[in-house]
Amino acid sequence: AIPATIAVFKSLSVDDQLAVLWYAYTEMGRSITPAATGAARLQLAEGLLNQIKQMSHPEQLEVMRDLAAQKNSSISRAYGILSVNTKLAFWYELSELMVKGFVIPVPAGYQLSRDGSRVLETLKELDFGQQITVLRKVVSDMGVDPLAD
Ligand code: 45D
Repeated sequence: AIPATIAVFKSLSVDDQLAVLWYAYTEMGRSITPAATGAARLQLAEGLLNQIKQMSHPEQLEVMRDLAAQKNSSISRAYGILSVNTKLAFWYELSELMVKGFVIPVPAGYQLSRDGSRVLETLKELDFGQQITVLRKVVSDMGVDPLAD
């Protein structure tokens, strides 16, 4: 079920990928503790997060779309050198910034595609460890590896 879930996730539109990540966060929120994400890890992503925090809402959305689309940008390259756990911590922190009103929200009426809803439902049924496996894979593929050819 895990490889199939990852495959369907990756076939989603960029916007649906972002929305599914957000809904997954809202479901998992309480199981992910700030302690688990590690303050040290976040320090590595802090410059990136501060940059995003200072952007306009449309710019923030563009940055997130570029990451999900693996589009080459300075942010995508900076993200690309983070470790997988730091990438997860980065997305976690972005969600926290959304909750606090510093980052553009998902529109209230946003409609997921059928595949998007399916991925989300499957994710919800997985246990925490399996959810992490899916999330690690999808966030590790985002951004651009500046060292790859
Ligand atoms: O206008 O280090 C749309 C552990 C539509 C421990 C939109 C861990 C159009 C070790 C695109 C929807 C493994 C526990 C707008 C770490 C439109 C460790 C907006 C785990 C405005 C780190 C979309 C951590 C937007 C974990 C703004 C499990 C979408 C972390 C934004 C999990 C989506 C983190 C965001 C998750 C999603 C974060 C910011 C699931 C973030 C999700």
